[in-house]
Amino acid sequence: MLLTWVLAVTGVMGSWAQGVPQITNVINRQAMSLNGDWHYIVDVQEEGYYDYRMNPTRWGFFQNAKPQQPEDLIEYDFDAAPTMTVPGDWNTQDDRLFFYEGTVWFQRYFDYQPQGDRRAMLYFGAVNYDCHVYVNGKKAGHHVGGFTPFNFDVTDLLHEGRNVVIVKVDNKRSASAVPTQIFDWWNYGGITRDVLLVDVSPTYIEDYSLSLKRKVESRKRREISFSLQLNRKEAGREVTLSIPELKIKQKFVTDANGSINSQLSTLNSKLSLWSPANPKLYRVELEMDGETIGDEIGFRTIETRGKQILLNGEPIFLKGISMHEEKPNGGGRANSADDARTLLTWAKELGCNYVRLAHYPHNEYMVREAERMGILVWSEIPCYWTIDWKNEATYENAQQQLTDMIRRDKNRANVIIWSIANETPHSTERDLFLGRLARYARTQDSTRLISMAMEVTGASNYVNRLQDNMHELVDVVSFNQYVGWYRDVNDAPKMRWEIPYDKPVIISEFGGGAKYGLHGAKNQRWTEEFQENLYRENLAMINKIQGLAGTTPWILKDFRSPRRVLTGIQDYYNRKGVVSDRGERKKAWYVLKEWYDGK
Ligand code: GCB
Repeated sequence: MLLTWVLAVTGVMGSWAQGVPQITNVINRQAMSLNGDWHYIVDVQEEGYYDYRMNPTRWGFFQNAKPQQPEDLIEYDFDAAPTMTVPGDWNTQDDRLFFYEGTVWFQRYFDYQPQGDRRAMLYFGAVNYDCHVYVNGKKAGHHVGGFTPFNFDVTDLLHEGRNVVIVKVDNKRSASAVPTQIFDWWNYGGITRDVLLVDVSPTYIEDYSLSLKRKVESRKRREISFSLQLNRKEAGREVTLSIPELKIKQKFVTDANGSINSQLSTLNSKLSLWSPANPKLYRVELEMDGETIGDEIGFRTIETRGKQILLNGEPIFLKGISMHEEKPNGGGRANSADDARTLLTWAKELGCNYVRLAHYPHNEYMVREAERMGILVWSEIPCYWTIDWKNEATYENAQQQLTDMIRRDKNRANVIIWSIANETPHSTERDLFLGRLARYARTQDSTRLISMAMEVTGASNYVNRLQDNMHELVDVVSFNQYVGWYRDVNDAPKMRWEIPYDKPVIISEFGGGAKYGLHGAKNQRWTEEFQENLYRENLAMINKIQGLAGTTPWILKDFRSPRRVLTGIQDYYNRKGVVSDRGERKKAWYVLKEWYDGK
């Protein structure tokens, strides 16, 4: 009762996402970084919610209160509290928090100088999972979802000089959340991605997209679709778009919705298409009122024909690997361009042209580095296993995460597949939920493929048959299978696969565990030889699948998971990596590499 009352008073019960729509390409805008050391207080019982005005013995943490008189009682002090690095997870920065799931409050100061009528947007790349943001003691907003960006217009909460921002972060798992209570990765809590104070004019370019049209109208020219949205419905605003290398410099004018929906045309012979072999990016500039936003954009098309995936009209085999967003050496949430480059270099050395970023949208550096390195991407929302399919709020949460994922990365040429789910047990409610999500995804982006990782859990007479009602709604049928590990050990050579759909097939997962450096017979679990043999037999089996368009074995690197408790072997790591958590290559690595090199 008391808790409900306190929550209501502090405005916590409001809608689950507020703020202004996500600002595209934040990385390249004028901004002040708020990364660095933040003070933190671990708040197991959510004491920080109390509001002094309602309960004069308690000062809620969001107020950053200080004693005014020597006798004043205030039982917290951020300035005396320890600090941790933001962005970063709390689990690997404080031993006491390794397994912690609950609330931690973060605080930092920053200086601000108002500049005329310019607006300040407080941007978070991601906070896991639920957060409330306060600026100078006032609520800026609330956000749910651990892997997507959001921003609040905080201009009216700021003043000249020193300001304070306080963020309450809660990573408790819940049955109605996305992901739900059970998942096979570490529930890293905290402000896990960049924090920025973005400086924009009162009317600013909120969002834009550029994409090559699939349809070739003439042999000489190609069309590029261009759309743009201002934050306000202002007509008659002039925007100049330039792509110097293509000699494009064109003026556009916004309509009554503050939008531009138009086309550009360029000489076919001039246009160098993006592909893994030629990750060509063009410098693009958008100028309005003397202010310029720069981006690097590649042009390509992606489509399917029967069982083939066509990149720029040509069939491509996706030589992939699945990855979690975990630091390359030792664990912890990955969050920098360096982390991304190291992990993706490992994938490249393995012979990959493609990665499955599992099981949630990874940070923007990961996607952009992959794009520069010529690596195609499958990007996914954490609709994982047993989602609360009947819950409308859960659906809305999933849809919001999908919207935000697409919005952030729609200008990345390397992203070719949006995945809406992973291994979801069949039911009518699940089909309704995912069907709605798939249709919605198409309204948000018609230039990419939709997929989801389905599952095949058993065979009859060594015949595995994929059957999933969702096949009609996806462009690519993908499924996970664990022949040789969770089932049918030794039977891979006898297995046959039937995928009765005329669509490209991707095996989104297969694999098994091995502890790096543990050797033995090929039938001995956890040895590198067992995993090596499993890869050999699985690859031979997979080779026979008709219409196979790609694979992403599970997984690049051993990753932390609370489900993996076998002492001496797992020690809270899922050991299915082809490299150890420190990047050491296991024997299976070489088997996979040889297979990819031969493709
Ligand atoms: C799966 C899941 C993945 C797990 C993996 C495993 O099917 O999609 O998240 O980590 O199996 O290792 O069991």
